Amino acid sequence: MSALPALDLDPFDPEVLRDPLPAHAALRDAGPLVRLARYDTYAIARYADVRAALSDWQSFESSAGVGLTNFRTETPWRPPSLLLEADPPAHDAPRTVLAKILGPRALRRLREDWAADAVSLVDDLLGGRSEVEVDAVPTLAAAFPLRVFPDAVGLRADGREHLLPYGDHAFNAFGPTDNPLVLAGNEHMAEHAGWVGQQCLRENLAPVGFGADIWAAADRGDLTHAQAPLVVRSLLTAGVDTTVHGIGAVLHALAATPGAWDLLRARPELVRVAFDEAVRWESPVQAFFRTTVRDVPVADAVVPAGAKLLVFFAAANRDPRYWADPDAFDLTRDPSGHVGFGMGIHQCVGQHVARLEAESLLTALLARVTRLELTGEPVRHLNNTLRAWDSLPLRLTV
Ligand code: OVM
Repeated sequence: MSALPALDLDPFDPEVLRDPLPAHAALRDAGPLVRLARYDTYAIARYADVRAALSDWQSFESSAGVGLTNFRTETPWRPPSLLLEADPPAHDAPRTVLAKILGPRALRRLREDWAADAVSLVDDLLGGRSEVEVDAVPTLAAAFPLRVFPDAVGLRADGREHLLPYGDHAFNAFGPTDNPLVLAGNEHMAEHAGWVGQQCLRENLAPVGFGADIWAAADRGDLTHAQAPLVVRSLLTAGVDTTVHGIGAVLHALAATPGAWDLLRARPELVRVAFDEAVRWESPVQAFFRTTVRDVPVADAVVPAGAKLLVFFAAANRDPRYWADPDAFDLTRDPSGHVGFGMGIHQCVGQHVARLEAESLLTALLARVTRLELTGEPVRHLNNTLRAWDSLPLRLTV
């Protein structure tokens, strides 16, 4: 056995969060399995090893939490998710229910509405002008998901401003609990979490929507009635910030990559590839932890039982051992096989919703906008798990 490489880098350091690519390269190059000395944990960052670990839920459990906090020894900041922070068999009923409610067949009834919503959002933004300069984060990347997703869930109109900060905190909370981003988020979390918790109750959900569908599944016996509110909570936690930052990523990639918008205008059938390539390139969800259920061999080393292992989706998605020219945002590549939505039994159950949102918005933009250009420096939004933009100054030429 060779000695396990140990790195001192802190994946949750603000400077690393600002530009994580050098840290990802260092992790990949150090070896298939690396010790993160600072947190007494392990990390994997190469595509083949990330995929293998994500596929092996029997060895790498999720029910001890997919953040740094080990639920066996420390108290989670909220009751664990029945999907993300669960393993078979408990994981499977909620997963099956949500997979059906959010699946491609179920989404067909939303397609036309979302296409029309996107057209109306873009038309309002352009306001009949031949050119507009906007911050694309609030006006497009955040505006579109917030316009369609809470309605699709069946949320009441007031209080929706709690959704983004609640989700942002949930993704920060996968990092160290004494980290500045987590401490800052703690301040108003009681109000955000209180509102989110209330909206998961049947009486606060519209009679039609994903929320009502979850409660109907409980009535059929596919879930217990005690599980239903926590499954609704998963939608509200995982379904807002992720799509905002995914759409932010694809808009940034298209504006920052010479020729990309022209190519997409010429071949609009590539909108879905464009979104998945942006998810690969940017990895809006950068990494999650797993916990070893016993001593688990990885390459020629062993991860001891009960250890936390940080699985870097973002590093795998740019691993040159797997991808040709991984740092290029390339609409002519096939990005399928990326692990930006994870892999295996926990792979993003909302990915069809995310793709439909992105496709609707990009299609509306492509029909009107001939040029998409950055007019200034985009500004990062730092989060312990998410890769995100706070500000994306764009010029849209009609
Ligand atoms: C959840 C969930 C699922 C995926 C991601 C996530 C905060 C949460 O089930 O609550 O991130």
